Amino acid sequence: MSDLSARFRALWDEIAPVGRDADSGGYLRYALTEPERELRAWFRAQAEHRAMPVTEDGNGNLFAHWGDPEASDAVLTGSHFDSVPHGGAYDGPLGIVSAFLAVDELRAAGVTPERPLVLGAFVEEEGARFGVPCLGSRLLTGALSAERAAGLRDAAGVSFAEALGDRPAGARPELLGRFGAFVELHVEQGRALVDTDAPVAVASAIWPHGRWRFDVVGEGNHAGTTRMADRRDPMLTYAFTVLAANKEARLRGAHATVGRVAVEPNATNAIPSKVTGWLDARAADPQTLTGLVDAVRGKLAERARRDGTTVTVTEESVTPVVSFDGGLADRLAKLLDAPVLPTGAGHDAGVLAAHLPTAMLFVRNPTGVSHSPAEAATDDDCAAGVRALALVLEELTCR
Ligand code: HGY
Ligand code: MN
Ligand code: MN
Ligand code: MN
Repeated sequence: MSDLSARFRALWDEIAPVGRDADSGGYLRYALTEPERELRAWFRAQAEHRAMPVTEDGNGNLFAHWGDPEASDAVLTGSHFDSVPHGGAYDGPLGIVSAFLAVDELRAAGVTPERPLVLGAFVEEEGARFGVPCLGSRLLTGALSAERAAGLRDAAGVSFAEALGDRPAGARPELLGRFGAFVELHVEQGRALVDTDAPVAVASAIWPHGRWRFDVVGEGNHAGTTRMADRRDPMLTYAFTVLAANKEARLRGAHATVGRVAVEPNATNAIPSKVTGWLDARAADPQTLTGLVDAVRGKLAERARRDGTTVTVTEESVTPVVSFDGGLADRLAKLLDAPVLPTGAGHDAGVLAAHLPTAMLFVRNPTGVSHSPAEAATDDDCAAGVRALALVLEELTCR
């Protein structure tokens, strides 16, 4: 084990217990809840330890500065602390822990950046609490309005504004304008690097993707006394939709998932009155994504007619295709001698890429599993990620 692997492990262990569910081994680190606030406090302490002043953008995003916080042309790096329900340890926090260690590497090597270096922690990247992924970066860039974000509510009815303690500030063009580049290091979320010699890759693109909620309303009734012919059962419409989404995605080489469902009244011996499902759909290009979602909507409407149910489809969020700065990706791939790959996962880097030169580094994941406790990365690969990030930051900040 290298010295850097050991230092990675030591810093990693400081946050490893925070928000960990003992039964699943996964993490419950929802934005602005107790565990995530603990990680935010840890971020402040780490920044203070490195004499990096911390600023907030009024949207819940945190920034730690090596250099003048008001100076322009800064290089931003970082990721998010929040998790999906019972998510893995690495998705998000790896990018923040690696950023602090990269600063340590640069300082130990006597590197003095000519451009300011900023470490960021974005709020609600997963959308697991308030429903909209990349909420913090969307607010900062103005991709989502402060009004809409303020009113988003979690499952307990708490609004984002209440959780934040204030109305979100919304777009901050003057802050955004100070960033000249963004690099997000992230655990790889598929099997692309398994069985290769490469511990680190550079991202080329993010598939366009989105979330659609479908509310199917039928008639709640007694399971024992209602004749089969008399039922208006929204569960049937829901179940058919899940199968149709899977089939339509496979036909197109796209991805469709229904990973969340809410049933009313949720009783074993009652025909449901309402079933709500959430479709997560992703494809390599926007036409395929639109075709997939239109096909699922069509099948859902047709099936609802047969079942005597009514259905409303609400688009909760859509992220257009992201092509990362090709010149920057090529430059970093050469610098690191790393492969270049696309991903189907969303990231704050995807939102920021519309505004400034942006790149991503992926660290090999030996299980290829993510959004699950099985997500993994070895300490040595994480150390390789830190080294790669430090090289990239030196390349970008030292002209
Ligand atoms: O890709 C996602 O589900 C999220 O944006 N991380
Ligand atoms: Mn994720
Ligand atoms: Mn992530
Ligand atoms: Mn009864």
